[in-house]
Amino acid sequence: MQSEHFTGRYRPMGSNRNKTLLLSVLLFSWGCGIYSLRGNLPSHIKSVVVMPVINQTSEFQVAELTTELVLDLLIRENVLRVTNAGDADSDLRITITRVSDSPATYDVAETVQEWRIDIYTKVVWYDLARNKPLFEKNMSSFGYYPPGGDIGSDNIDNDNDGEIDEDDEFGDPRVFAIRIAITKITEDILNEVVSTW
Ligand SMILES: [Ca+2]
Ligand SMILES: [Ca+2]
Repeated sequence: MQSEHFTGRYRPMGSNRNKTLLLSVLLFSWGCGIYSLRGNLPSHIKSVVVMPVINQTSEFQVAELTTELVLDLLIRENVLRVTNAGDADSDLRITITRVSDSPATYDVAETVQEWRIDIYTKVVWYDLARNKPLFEKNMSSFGYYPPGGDIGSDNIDNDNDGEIDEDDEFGDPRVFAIRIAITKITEDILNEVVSTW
């Protein structure tokens, strides 16, 4: 990554913002190409409203993050017009049903080196005109994180983009892993939308 060249001048003011932008772009490009075709969407479904994500877990802010990431992706991909309730042909109902952490790898002293966080969701894409689900699915994904420390120097490819410890790996390791998992789920949702018909 050559991002230092682009962001260097503005670093004192915009470093975090640039990093966030870069992160979004990189997280997004990770899944690009999967859903480049629009599929054959039903002709009466042209728009979607994303309902407030329901959080059945005690995990803080996971619903807000899911809403943000799924809206970002839908708007960017523009498969369906994203609109407000009352104005939409369909809605997307996402429930976070479970978040769990488990040890993934140990070192020789049997200390946990890497944790895995799994996020489980139930997703319904609902046809508001015909009053029936277009699909209804349980979807889950996961991310890995080290127990503390700096994910920018842990020698782990935290976001699975083929680059280890680059500029796009920063912040709280567990929050980063949650973001990775949810990003993957939102891509799965979009894939499901375009392949439902
Ligand atoms: Ca990486
Ligand atoms: Ca890393």
